[in-house]
Amino acid sequence: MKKPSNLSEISRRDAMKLITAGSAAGILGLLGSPEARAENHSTPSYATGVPPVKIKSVRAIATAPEGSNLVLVKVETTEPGLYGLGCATFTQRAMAVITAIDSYLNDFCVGKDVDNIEDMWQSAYVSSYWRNGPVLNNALSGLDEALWDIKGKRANMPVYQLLGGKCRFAVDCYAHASGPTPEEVAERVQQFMDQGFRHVRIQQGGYGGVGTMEKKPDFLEAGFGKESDSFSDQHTYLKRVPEMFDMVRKRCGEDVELLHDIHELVEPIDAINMIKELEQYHPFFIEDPFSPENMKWFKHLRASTTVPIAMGELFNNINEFRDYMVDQLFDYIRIHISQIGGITPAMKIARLGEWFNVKTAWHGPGDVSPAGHAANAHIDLAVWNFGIQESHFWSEKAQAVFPGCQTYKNGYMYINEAPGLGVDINEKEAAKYPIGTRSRWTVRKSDGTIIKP
Ligand code: GCO
Ligand code: MG
Repeated sequence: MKKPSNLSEISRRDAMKLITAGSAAGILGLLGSPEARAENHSTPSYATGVPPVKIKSVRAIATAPEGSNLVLVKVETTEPGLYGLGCATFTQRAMAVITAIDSYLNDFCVGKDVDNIEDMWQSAYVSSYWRNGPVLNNALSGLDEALWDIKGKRANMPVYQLLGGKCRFAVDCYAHASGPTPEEVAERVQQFMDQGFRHVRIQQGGYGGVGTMEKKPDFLEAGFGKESDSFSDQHTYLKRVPEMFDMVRKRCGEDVELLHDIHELVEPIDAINMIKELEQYHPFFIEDPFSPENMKWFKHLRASTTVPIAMGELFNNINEFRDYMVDQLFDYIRIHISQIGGITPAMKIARLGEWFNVKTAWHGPGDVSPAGHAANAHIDLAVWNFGIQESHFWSEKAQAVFPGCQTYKNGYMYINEAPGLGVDINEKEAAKYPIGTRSRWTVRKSDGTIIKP
């Protein structure tokens, strides 16, 4: 640009440039130094002057007050007294999860900001390159739930409030009625109805009728397998389930909602035929008709019967079930939340289900810890498409280990309405109940063939 001798010679564009530079300088003046600008942008008012809280340690705590191995993650922070507790319970391989937490997650997390849960989830999830699967996902879940616990404590509100608040006053649950004979099952159902439960799961003996088969299996006669291996006579089981439903309906009436868990212990085609037979007893849902290895059978099941189906405690990752949810091939998602990595992914699955009318029925027996049950319940309270929650009544020993355990009244689960997830741990008490390594999942047919539980 040619240098002007006096103002009259300055072109309009040069003039405009001068004006803008002038006003920019003005604005800069207003905002003050670049540091001040950065400060204003990155530290919102509610956090001004509050030092960011960092992760000080990530530690596994294992205990078995009721015999089932429970694994928890405790995340301690740089803020004195502020810590979080999350469930990482994979009861059959607890030791492996403990190693994943203490030897890997701790290193990965120390010094990081407690606030960025999604970023922590995503980065920890891929930090092992090879990912997914029950061990790493459970470890990740413990971390994730502990961070939600911390965020609730920092916000001074229960986690369900951070998830959008309550859609219902409490969590409707189903109880477990089992017994060696249909008569005893019916008696248990009546007892739960008298306690106010509207939903009861009925099982005769163990899954697949294990433990109620009179005949000694041929494989033991032949010296194949181990004495401790379980035996399921599928034919007997398939005959007995409709008889059990018939007995319970006759004794307890039509109003109680009845559930049953096939636990994928029969051939898929037999499961379909049995479920068709159960239509007359209008079950609330039939659970896990097939193993995750047999997902293709769902379209045949859906084409054969309208009995509501629940699926999924064995699912590890979204690829195993997303398309089946989208195609509405089952009605209730039964995920073991720590198996997929905690509250963060579970909320996404619940939200996905809403669009396809798939409701939640999170896995919740005794091998989900009280912190895990709390995670279930906070989501159950907050999502619109809640279906039902599996209940577990904690023993006094467990309540001593876990202050803030859930309570039940009139068939509803109530959480501890405290900031965070509401469940704490007494490590001295927890240490009284060391975990074991025994796993009992070997179920055989009479000829010794392994059945996928
Ligand atoms: C259920 C489940 C459990 C599992 C157990 C495995 O519906 O509650 O099927 O009973 O078998 O959690 O360890
Ligand atoms: Mg089940």
